[in-house]
Amino acid sequence: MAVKKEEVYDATQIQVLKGLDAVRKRPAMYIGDISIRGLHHLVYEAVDNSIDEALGGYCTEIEVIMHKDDSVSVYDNGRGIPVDIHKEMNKSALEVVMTVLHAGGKFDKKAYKVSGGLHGVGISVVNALSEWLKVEVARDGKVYRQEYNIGAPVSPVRVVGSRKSTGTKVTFLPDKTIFKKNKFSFEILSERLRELAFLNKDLKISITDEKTDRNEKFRYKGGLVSFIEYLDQNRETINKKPIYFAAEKDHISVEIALAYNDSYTENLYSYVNNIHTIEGGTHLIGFKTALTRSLNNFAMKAKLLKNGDPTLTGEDVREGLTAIVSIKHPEPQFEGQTKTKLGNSEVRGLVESIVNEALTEQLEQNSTIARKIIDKCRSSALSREAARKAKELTRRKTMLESEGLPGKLADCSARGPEKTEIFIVEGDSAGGSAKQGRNRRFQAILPLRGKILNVEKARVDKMLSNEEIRIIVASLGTGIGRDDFQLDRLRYEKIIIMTDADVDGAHIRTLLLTFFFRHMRELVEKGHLYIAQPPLYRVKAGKDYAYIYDDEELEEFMKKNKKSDTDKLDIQRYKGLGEMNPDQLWKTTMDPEQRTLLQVTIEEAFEADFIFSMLMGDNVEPRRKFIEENAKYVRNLDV
Ligand code: 0RA
Repeated sequence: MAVKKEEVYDATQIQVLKGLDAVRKRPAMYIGDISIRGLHHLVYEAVDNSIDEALGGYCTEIEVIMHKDDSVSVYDNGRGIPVDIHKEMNKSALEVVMTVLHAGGKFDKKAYKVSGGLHGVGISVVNALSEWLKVEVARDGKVYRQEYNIGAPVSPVRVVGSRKSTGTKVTFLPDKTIFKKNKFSFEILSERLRELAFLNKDLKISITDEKTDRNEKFRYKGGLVSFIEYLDQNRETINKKPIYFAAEKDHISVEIALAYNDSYTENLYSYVNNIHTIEGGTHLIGFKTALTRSLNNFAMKAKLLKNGDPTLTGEDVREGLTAIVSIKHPEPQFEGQTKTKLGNSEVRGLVESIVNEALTEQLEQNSTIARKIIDKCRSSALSREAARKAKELTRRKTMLESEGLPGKLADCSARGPEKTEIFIVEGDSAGGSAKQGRNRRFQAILPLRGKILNVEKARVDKMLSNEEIRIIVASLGTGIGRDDFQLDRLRYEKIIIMTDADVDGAHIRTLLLTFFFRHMRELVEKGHLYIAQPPLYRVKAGKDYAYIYDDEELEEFMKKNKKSDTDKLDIQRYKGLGEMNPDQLWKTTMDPEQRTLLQVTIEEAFEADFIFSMLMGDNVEPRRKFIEENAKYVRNLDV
């Protein structure tokens, strides 16, 4: 018997090692990428396990702690991962969960599971990608512990103490040989944790950074209603109390909150099993269809639309709308480029009927607010007509001017989009350097002066009357707006935003990202948008210059050069692009052979859009405070 057990152990052990090895060979397949995003994904993965425990009703509190040695702990007061011996594997269930790919689900029929490659890869993936990991489980009055190195146990599961309460605590240090950066960001983590707290009503989530003693505690009794209030905190709302409804059918739960405000933008966020479905999907389509239908029906019935008024279109009823659609589904099918689009066809009709019924009921019960909302939609419909006319005018104008491109554009000589680039540059002086430094065969330069229009508060018609926006649109050649934008007319392969590394630069970049996200989204989705990475410092070391792109790199450089060179390092901090001469700008930022470009993903553009709506609210004070508090973060947007 003993021999047989050994054999079983060996065979499964080999499988385990193979599995972990696969993760280490291709980490991106499991966590998306190995950039700072992938690094943070490790924490989300651990937190997701705790959230699942909370969704089952077993856990009320989750704690994330960033330690001084750059490791992170995720603690929850759930039931604790089971520790009894797993028969097939002949070892503790805890060890199996921690070391076998996708083992988690086998022990626990979860209310829902998250599949599709975004989250839900299992805590064993975190283990495999960690230099070390420790897990502590409090269960049955005891505390159990096991430790691992790059995913492999270094000890059996041991009892290390006793405790009445139950829970799980996982602490890990991401493997530096796998991740490009190994420092977690308090801002990035707390933003996601806050979102999770909104999405999971009443769940307590806290985060502490032991390096800085920063701490945040999230707990929202209002759930999605609190989320809407948070998103609209700087906007003038039409219904102060967001409309909320929830229903469950066929094991699919649907939760929706919405409010209207006096802006002209649409802020529609959708989630499936707590995952932000940036590309939307069937739940969102169902919501949109029902929203349009219910509002039209209500307006007709209540005689709020006059004879001759146009029917309200989808765009009309979503102008100035902030809404969250959050569903929980036992078997979600994720599709799309970033696997953030829900594909399940049954969801569409389900959401549609829930919204039709619940929204109609609420409109009928609150006729004052319903009237205000319809009023707002009606005025959107009327100005839609005006917008259409303005757009046509611009289109005609652009056609007339199409031979003569905007005067400010220094175009490249190559034609056609292949291998060509346009740099959108902040300020005329940097524009001048860029024009001199560029390779004019394939690089075009468009200097922007001043701020582009606040697109938050402007409808498309007004936006097109803004000089800077028109110049951008005309230079790109694509047209603008949901109906007129045509990607195949794009005149350049890469659109590169090049701004100063200061708060103003970050602001302009955020504005531009938001503009592209809202009005030329396909361009972002198809990967045409980039952010240039100018250096932050030039350091003179001996005879040579080195260009340094962030503070971490500077620290490392100083450490390295202190040993060999006691001379004082001559450090020049670049504040603006204009401080570089054309040659330096070319070498450090524009030359395809030497530069690094950040490709903007739809997620980053979404983040920018979110921050932008904060920055552009009506009140000056929160905006000032936000910029002050987040100056660093805004710069870090592009990590
Ligand atoms: C499977 C079964 C049970 C708990 C868990 C998994 C569990 C996993 C994690 C991961 C992080 N925190 C967690 N908390 C619980 C419970 C089985 C039982 O007690 O009946």
